[in-house]
This record gives sequence, structure tokens and C-alpha cells, in this order.
Amino acid sequence: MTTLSPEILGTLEGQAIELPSWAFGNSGTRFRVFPTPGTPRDPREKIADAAQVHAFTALAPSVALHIPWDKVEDYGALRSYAEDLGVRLGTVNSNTFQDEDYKFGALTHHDERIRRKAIDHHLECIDIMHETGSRDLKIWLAEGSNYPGQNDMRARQDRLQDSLQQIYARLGEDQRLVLEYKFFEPSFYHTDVPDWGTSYAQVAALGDKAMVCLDTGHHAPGTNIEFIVMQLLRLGKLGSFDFNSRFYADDDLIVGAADPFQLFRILVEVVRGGGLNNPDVAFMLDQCHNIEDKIPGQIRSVLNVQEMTARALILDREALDAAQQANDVLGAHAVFMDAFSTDVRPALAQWRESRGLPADPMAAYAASGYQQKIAEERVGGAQAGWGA
Ligand code: AOS
Ligand code: ZN
Ligand code: ZN
Repeated sequence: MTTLSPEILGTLEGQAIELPSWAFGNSGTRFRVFPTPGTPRDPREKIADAAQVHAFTALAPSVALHIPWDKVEDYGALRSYAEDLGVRLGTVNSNTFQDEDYKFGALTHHDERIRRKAIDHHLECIDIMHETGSRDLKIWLAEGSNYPGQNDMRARQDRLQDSLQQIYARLGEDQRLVLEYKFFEPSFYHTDVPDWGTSYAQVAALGDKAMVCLDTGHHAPGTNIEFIVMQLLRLGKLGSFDFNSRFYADDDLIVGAADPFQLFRILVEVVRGGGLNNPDVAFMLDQCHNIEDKIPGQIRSVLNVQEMTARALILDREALDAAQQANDVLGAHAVFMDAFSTDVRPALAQWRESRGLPADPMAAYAASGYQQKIAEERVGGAQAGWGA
């Protein structure tokens, strides 16, 4: 059995992966949303489910909120509720994609009334962050155009910068803004923040408290995502990850499910660039569980990240460096593949047990009876928000 050094285990112990509240709601495609028994009916129940993931893995100590999907009267009370369950409230995600006014844009809109409304929504999110104790405001924009000539793309970039500056000015001392990019959808011709370069240009003009959010599902097929990770870390601008998997589009599948090797390659660059357990680089999941149970879906996801992190940590850097220096192409590749091909699961299971955690969190959750309990107790669980 492969063993993991105390140093590696110490690093793994510090790993924290934030869960998205919306992963616990029902979601689906535009064709059908299949309801799952036991689905949370309100933000508290989503947090309770997220706390289960943490209880079985010790990997997920915080939950990201989405406004307005997680809107409540009293955020202080929600915060205490979460903390009593052993988790804290994390990133606040804004939403400018479900309001009729935003059909043709929000932070980029040429109509000053609509743009003001979208900016004000973000200011409200920052006010909420003060109450929830959240550090990061995550902005993903669903704006763009469908046809060439439809919009003045240049003017939209200028208005976006102005809007972001107004939002940035409201951030507290210890708060940050992370700007997510996505190359298409819901707009199909142009998206106002389509790539890391645009996100970087926009946040770099704001200041140190603005960073890029990299969602692993938001790139064209074949994109070398680990190169982007390397570059953003090198520039000190990688603020957060939204981890998920894609086969075709923005599939939001379980991280590491579609391409475990890609997840490994990304984590190798994270380790190389000092991004692991670095408070400046938030690890988050952005997933939707359409047909599988949500809590075990999230448990599987955080375990996948942990497993690939362990493999990235066992990469023999000295041997790799030596091979690279000698221009030993196949030797360097072999060192890299050795780490990826190493089965660290038995060592991780043993280590979990030594810390009082279940060796197999998936099996332990299934045996816990929680899923049956919520299925009986909760009737009429809510949709995650997409299309709601
Ligand atoms: C959308 O495609 C993005 O991935 C967003 O990060 C996210 O799914 C949304 O903002 C949910 O709040
Ligand atoms: Zn995302
Ligand atoms: Zn997405």
C-alpha cells in the first residue's frame, strides 16, 4: 500500500472545499427537473445537508449562498444556525440572470436604470456578506448577445468596468470580489466576460481585492485549463475555483468524474504555484445533481478533490525537475504519470479512520439513515433556482 508522509497528511488536513447551497436543491435540464425525495425546502435545510457532507469528510466547512435563492429575513440567525451545525457561511453569489429587466444585460446594460438596479443588487449582496461573515462576492454574468451587430461590445466592456468599480468601492476591508468567466451561454454569440483574459483585465483595473474565479466547466473543449491556473497563480489573481466536470457544455457534473486526469493536472499546478491551502485561493464546488442524490453527490465530489490533491502531492518533484533539466521528455512524463497512476485510496481511508472519520464516507452516509429521514420528513422540496 502506498503511504502518505506526515507532511502530505498535514497538508491534506488543511484542505477546505466550499459547497454550493444550490447543489442540494432539485435541478435538471430545460427538458425536465426530476425531484429527489428529501430535497431541502429552505436555506436552513440546504445548510443542514451541507453540514452532513462535512461531518462525514471533514473537508467542507463552509457553504456558499446565492441571492435571492437563499434570501432570508435574518442572516445573523442563519449564520448562527450554520455555526451550530459546524459549518460557516461562505461566498455570496449574485444573480442578474432571472429578472425580466436583465434580458439585454445587467452590469453592461445601456439603460442606466437597469444598470443601476444590477449594481444595487450587488451592493445588497455586500450588505448581506457583512451579516453572514462572508469574505467573497462571486459575480457570474449571464450577459452578452446572440447575433453579430446586436450590441456594441466595446461600450459594454466600459460600462462593465464602471459598474464593477462602484461595487468594488463598497467592499469592506477584508472582503473580495471574484469575477467568473464563461465562454458561452446563455448568450451564444458573445459573452461579456468570456475568458480569463477579460476577467483578469477587468479585475486588475479594480485593485487587489478583485480576483478571477475559474470554473472548470467554462472552457471550450481541449482548453489547457492547467495552463490558465498556472498563469493566474503566477499573476497572483486566482481568487477561486468553481470545480465541476463537463463532457459537452456547462454540464456541472461531479468534479473529477469526466476527466480525473485533468483534475490531477490542475491540482499539480495548484501545488506548484502555492495555491493549495492558500487563503487567497478558495476551493469551491459548482455542481448540480440532476439524477443522483445530492448529499452523496457532494461527498463524492470532495473526496475526488482530496484524492487528486494527494496524488498531486506525491509527485516526485526532484525526479521531475532532473528529467526536465536533462530534456528527458519521456522520463519527465513517466514521473508525472507515476503520481497520477498511484492508488492513494487505501492510505486515505486509513488516515481518515485514524482521525475518527469513516474510512468510506460514502458507505457511512448511506448507512446513517439521514437520507431516509429527510425523505420522510421533507415534502415538496424546492428547485435549486435554475428555471425556478
Ligand atoms: C454559471 O454558469 C456559473 O457557473 C455560476 O458560477 C453559478 O453556477 C451560478 O452563479 C449559481 O449561482
Ligand atoms: Zn460557476
Ligand atoms: Zn457554470
